[in-house]
Amino acid sequence: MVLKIFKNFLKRTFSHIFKNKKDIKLGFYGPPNAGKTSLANRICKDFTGEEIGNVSKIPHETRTVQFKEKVKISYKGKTMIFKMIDTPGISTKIDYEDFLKYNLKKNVAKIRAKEATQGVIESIKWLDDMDIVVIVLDSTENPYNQVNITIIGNLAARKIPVLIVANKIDLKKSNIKKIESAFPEYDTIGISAKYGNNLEEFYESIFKLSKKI
Ligand SMILES: Nc1nc2c(ncn2[C@@H]2O[C@H](COP(=O)(O)OP(=O)(O)OP(=O)(O)O)[C@@H](O)[C@H]2O)c(=O)[nH]1
Ligand SMILES: [Mg+2]
Repeated sequence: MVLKIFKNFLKRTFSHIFKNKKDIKLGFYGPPNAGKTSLANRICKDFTGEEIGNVSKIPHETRTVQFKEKVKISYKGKTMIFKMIDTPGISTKIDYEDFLKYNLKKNVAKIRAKEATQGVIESIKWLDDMDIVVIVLDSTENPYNQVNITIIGNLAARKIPVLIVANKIDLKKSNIKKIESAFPEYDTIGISAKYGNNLEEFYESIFKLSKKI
């Protein structure tokens, strides 16, 4: 009897503590095709065994916001629980004709373009909900563009802590320095989401960033 009361007490106390402990909402943002889903998948796979979504060489593969809850990331003996939010790639111009070169049929390309446009709106709508944001950029591409500057400006205005990931460092054309000099006020980590290079440094930065919330 006493044991039962004690057990119930423990259950109540701990569920109360647990409820108050909010998971950190971590958003992956960036232009299409940069590797947001690849990175989110790698993290989710490592810590939950499951992926978050599809990856494709065709831009705008992710066209709705997708989540993975209760992702417990452990790094150097510390553990933090995240809600991972993978967002559709943001772009200023979406033209169905751009998809035709990937051998999509005209009607499929038109639907993709329409969904991709809605996806951009959804991504921006979700910005306010984020605790921290990882901006994923393709480090083989020129970082000085309207999309990157707009995303970063929006996050700065909302005072949301940001980490920039220079992805695809496995490719010869990769240039991390160019990203660093484009956005010198932010930490930039070079990684390869595809091959898992430098993820330790990435986790370290995420833990550091989470302290700024
Ligand atoms: N070489 C190389 N390719 C990568 C890397 N990360 C992702 N890719 C490739 O880049 C393409 C786009 O990857 P995704 O993860 O779908 O990119 P995304 O940012 O989620 O794209 P959207 O959903 O369209 O916004 C795929 O062909 C991936 O295999 C990387 O680190 N190195
Ligand atoms: Mg994606």
